[in-house]
Amino acid sequence: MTGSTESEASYDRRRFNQWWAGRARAEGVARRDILRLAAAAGLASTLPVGLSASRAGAVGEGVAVGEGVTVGEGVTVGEGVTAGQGVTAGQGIVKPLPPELFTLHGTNAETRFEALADTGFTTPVSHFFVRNHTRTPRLDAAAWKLRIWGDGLTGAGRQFTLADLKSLPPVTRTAFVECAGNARSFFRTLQNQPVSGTPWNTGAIGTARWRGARLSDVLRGAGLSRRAVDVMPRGLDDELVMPDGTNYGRVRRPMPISKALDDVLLAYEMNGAPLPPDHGFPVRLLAPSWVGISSIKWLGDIEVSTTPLYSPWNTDFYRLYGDAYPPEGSAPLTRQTLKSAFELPWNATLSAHTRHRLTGRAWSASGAVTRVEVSTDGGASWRPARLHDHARRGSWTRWSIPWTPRGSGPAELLCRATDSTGRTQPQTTTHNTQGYLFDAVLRHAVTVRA
Ligand SMILES: Nc1nc2c(c(=O)[nH]1)N[C@H]1C(S)=C(S)[C@@H](COP(=O)(O)O)O[C@H]1N2
Ligand SMILES: [Mo]
Repeated sequence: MTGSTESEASYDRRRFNQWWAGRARAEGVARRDILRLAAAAGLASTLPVGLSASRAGAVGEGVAVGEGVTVGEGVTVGEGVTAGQGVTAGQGIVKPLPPELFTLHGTNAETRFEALADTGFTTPVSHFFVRNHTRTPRLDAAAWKLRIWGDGLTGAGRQFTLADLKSLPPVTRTAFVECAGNARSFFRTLQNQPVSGTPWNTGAIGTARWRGARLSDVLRGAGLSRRAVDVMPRGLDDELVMPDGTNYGRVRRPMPISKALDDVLLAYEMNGAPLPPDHGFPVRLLAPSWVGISSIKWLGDIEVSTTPLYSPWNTDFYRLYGDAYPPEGSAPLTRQTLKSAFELPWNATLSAHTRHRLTGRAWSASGAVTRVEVSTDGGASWRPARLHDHARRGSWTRWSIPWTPRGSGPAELLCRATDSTGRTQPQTTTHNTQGYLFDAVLRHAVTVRA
């Protein structure tokens, strides 16, 4: 398996060209998105007169849910809505969400990063974050079928039962799933920049051992045409309906055939057991290294197309908007970025003149983490941490470093990772309005007690 070769920008341009030529369907894509995509592809000047580009307010990952999405029988769940106002945060999630392990944000549950200190390399289901646009559906594995369809197949398509998938050669892969908005809250707290969406700290990530069939085997088994360019996996969870009545339909996001045939799994096991309900039972996609939204849970069908596909999840959401980006946004997000964090509560108290073992994790979607450095003096000096795992791209490594604080009072701990591409976490992340891909060095506040 090799990495995809086509650059994201040229891919986007090619898809747009095909689409503009009238060969893609615009299902679920608003007219303003046509303008945005046109400009992204550098084709704005070729647009018919009268179509002036104006972008509606971007809706962020989690704003979608966080700002009040209708869930189920008319129950509105909002970030600002708390249990005290009649809605239970974390509702729609099946597994227990003890407060020592999770912070709740509307329909989502964030892992407390410090709780990972008690876990090994992989994240147990009991600790794994949940990002639900609506709520976890309860599906019957015996009745479940995956439908592969579309004009990118040579025949009429095919349905796979769970037993069919299990009869294909199984592949096991350890990989993280990380939300594109992970660490979003630091745009505000470290850079004083407004962003929309769920204000995650660093806990919208988990690493698991996934087992399943190769998407490429399934697509070929369904009769993949050489003319296919995009696949669009879609979940069986509820349609996403906004408070203003906009119905985005079921969660779905296209990916290029190059990624689909590269390393994507149809996972039916997580850490050696059947997928739990909240993580996509009976089958989810696992798109290693890519933004979490690519790993569609509760998979129901996959469209295979000879023309580019669009959904709100690659037009309105999961592109970068803001001053540094064209008005129409960046190309659709693909890979996650490079980050590191301490497994320590925020504002933890540590006693002075005691040798502490600081621990954390570092991860990269582009290469293996090769170095983690720690500063305990606010960034003036750095020491190398010890890496405890054989880090690979799309996975993480645990690290540790001893620290004996001398003074007392507030202190800031910094950690900074470097990966095998040579990239080191920057001091700041370029702002984008939806707060995706924050990768700057964090400043972890602690108090040293004399
Ligand atoms: N069907 C479906 N798939 C989905 C989602 C969803 O709401 N519905 N959320 C996506 C997002 S934004 C992320 S970050 C990951 C989270 O996976 P997890 O809940 O297993 O941690 O699932 C993705 N797949
Ligand atoms: Mo996400």
